Amino acid sequence: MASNPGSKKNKGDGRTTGEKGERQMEGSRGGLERRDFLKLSASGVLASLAVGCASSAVLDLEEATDVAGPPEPGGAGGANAGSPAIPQVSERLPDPETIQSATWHEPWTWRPQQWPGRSLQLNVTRGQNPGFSPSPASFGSMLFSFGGISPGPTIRVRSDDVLNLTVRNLLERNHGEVEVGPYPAPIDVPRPLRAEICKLVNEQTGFPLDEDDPGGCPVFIFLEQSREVVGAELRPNWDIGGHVNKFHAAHTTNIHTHGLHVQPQSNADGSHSDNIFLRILPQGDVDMRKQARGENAEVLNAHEHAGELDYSFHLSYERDGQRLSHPPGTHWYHPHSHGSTHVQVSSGMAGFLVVEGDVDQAINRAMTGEDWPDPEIPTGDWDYRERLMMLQRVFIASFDTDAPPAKRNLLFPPFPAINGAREPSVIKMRPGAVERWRVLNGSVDGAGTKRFMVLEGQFVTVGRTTYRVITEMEGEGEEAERKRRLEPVTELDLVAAKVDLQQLAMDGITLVRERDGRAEHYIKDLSRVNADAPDPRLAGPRPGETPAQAELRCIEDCFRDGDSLQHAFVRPNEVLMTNANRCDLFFKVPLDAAGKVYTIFAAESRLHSDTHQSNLQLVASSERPPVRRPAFDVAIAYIHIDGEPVAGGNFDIQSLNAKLPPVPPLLQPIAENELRVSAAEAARTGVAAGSRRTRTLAYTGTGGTDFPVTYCPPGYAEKHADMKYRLWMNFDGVDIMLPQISGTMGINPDFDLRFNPQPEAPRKFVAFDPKCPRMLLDTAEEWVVYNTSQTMWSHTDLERFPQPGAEPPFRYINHPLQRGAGQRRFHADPEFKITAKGNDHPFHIHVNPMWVQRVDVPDENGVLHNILPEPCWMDSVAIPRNGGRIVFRSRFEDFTGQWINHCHILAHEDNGMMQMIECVDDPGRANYRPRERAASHGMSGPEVDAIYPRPSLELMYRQNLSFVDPSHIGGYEFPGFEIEVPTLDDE
Ligand SMILES: [Cu+2]
Repeated sequence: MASNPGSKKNKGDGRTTGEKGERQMEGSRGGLERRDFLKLSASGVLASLAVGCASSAVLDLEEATDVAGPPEPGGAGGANAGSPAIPQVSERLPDPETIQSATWHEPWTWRPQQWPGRSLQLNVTRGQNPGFSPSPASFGSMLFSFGGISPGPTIRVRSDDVLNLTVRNLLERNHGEVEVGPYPAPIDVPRPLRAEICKLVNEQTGFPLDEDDPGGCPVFIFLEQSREVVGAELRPNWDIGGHVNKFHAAHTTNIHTHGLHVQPQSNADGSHSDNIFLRILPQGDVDMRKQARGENAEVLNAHEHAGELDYSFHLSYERDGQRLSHPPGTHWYHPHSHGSTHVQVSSGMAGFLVVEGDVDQAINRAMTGEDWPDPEIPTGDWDYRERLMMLQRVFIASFDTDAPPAKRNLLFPPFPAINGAREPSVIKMRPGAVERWRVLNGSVDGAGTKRFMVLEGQFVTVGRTTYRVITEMEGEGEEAERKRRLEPVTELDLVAAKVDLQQLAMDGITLVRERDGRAEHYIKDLSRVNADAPDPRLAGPRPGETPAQAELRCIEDCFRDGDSLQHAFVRPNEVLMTNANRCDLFFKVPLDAAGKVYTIFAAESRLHSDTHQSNLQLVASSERPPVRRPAFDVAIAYIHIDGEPVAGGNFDIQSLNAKLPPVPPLLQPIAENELRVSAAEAARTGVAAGSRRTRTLAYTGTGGTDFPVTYCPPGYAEKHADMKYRLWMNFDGVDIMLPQISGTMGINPDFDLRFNPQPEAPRKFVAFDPKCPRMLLDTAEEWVVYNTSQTMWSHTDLERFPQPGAEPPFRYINHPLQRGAGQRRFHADPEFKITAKGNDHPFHIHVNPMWVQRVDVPDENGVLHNILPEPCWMDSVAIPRNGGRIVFRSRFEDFTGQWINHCHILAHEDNGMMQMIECVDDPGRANYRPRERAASHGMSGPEVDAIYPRPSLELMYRQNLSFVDPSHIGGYEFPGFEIEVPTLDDE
């Protein structure tokens, strides 16, 4: 281990000497009985490395990080000025001023009107690998795609259209090497095993791997070895089928129209609509089943279809005998087959689904004089056009044993893609030009939350740091040479470079506000949002503070109280976009901007996880360089302002407000009155008339890498001897549970502490859940969704607090504390740090949008504060971790049937953080909770607590670690006994 240059121990950890590390490793290894796993198949390792090495030629921007020296805290937010080496400007970085014509590209567009009676064929195909795909991404290739391109074709429909799609599954059969019963999630490879794998790869190939870098450890190799390592029972050719809570059936697909208010199941004529319970199997699966069960056997389950399926989405809908148009908006489509949603969407299977209607017509007319100009061609006096921007982080490898074996061995890190392309492209605009951008955050992972902004100047993120590109002319006259160099920037620099934006829509829904008791659409001037409030993140260093200490204090300051939370989360001229969010923006080039360059930029929102704070604690408290992943900041495109000013002069975007059409019934704000139970309903349900229909849920599960140590109770290991390395492990003579990262994701269907002070363990998804929420048709409800994923704190000094396993930082005993208590301990004793991280879970609900009232973030003392500036229609909203909550109202109208809510971190969804819900027309079947009062946007956090009681830290801790999977196929209970909450010795 000591000779491994990729090992963290050799990066200056003063506490753990190589010698000690070796002893510890021996100790841990001694706890493992099977050492056969070291026989990594040569093909597996070498194939992985070949791909890894081949990628380095392409990855020159990333490679440059290596010469930039040890990473600094904070990436864009960090102080990088002392960096010993600054990377060179890569030749691949476009120079917007010298590029002759724009390189911006968008997928091709399908309009049903142009193809009457025809359907759009969405062919699900596998990308090539190794090698380049026909996609503009051209980086390796994606795992799956619609017809070989990513994003898929853009669909533009009108508000009254019928959209016909044929989804054809051209994939080969699922590979069917399926673990049956409890299984090890490969991303939960215990640290000693990871260390062994990294060491072996390094010894055999010289390829440096960092066992502490989640993106660097080849967990996919582990999967190949899992039979040997954990003795998991992998059944070859076993068809798992069904809706199982794990990554599975990578080759099974279907389609979901994200954001559309359409039939959730079947249309009146029996055709399929937005039904995510359907599963389209590859033909090969049918053959496989027939081989197993006989040629004439009935091999398809109720919701399964082989090969292809036709869908028909009716945009208009009937209400009270009238046909109503679908509101216009920027939506999207992607597959939603439980178990393969993450692998398919993250590999690029997604496309825009734009509904065009009265709002667009009004804006088009004002900007161009035409109702329907070509959205991609500058038209009229302000060069008005639209642009579609899909932002993703593309994963091209899979944990899933149903995926192609070649894909399980890839070392590619996930990479950002903008409309499928890895590098930012160049846009040309004239001074005074006005554009409308439809931005989609297609991210599906835990680092997906972004702050969207436009910066004056050219910026690029290389590895972990963001730089400004400085252009200078060297020499004189004919000899002059254009030189470009990079200059590291801080968060302050980025903020200073932001330019004005105006927002038309969120999640495709034109913004709605109430004025004089009337609802109206409006365009929000983002330059005025919290413009005068000081941003706690930007307070400079105090005397004696290192940059990391200063940044850590600023992060802590963000959580001091309600004001600091509001001021940190809500900033001018940026849009906070979590996974699946869309926003429609207007960007206007200033008339005097000729020659300037702007960067369309999406910065990772570091307040949406604890990773950044825990990294800063490491740096601030020791010499040790932090274990860090690259910042997921993305330069989307560069705009070069070129040519004569537009004819129309300086356009006033706010003047468009007067042109916007009235708010349709579907999007009228939901007043508290609408929540009231009518007398007729009360007669059927037995609840008091006038009470409010409400419901509470909790999303729970912990997504960090350092899990709480949970000791097995006496007798557990003996009882589950065959589950060693799957449910439990022995470290230094102590039996501990193996908590599974992805396995700890579920939902409490009725998390209501007023009626149920000790709610049962969270449940994973069941396709026909008898406990599911059942809403009454054409009524409104208020939902409160808590996020009980916790931030946890631990002693990390192994001299004073030796842990089982003893390999730092492996599995400390984690304590659930409020942020403030943990921070105070950290400052008194820097060995007490954040070690397990809660996740903000992006809540998404299908079919009906949410009139979101509140996004309540806990301050350092756990008091909740609403950070939502005003109520807003959305379909995806992040629930803040550590006991945070969202409050929304929704009308369940027009459609009965079954659909879902789920976490839009799609790995969480595939692993069970999804819930079936049902809309019924029989009041007797509805199961809302009646309450005397409802919450509101303007209440204080504690006032809302009084109506919807909050979970305690202790309850959250237990909920994070106790799960039930009611599925009869993969079903298990974890861990199957009561979890005790650890207390600190001085408590
Ligand atoms: Cu989640």
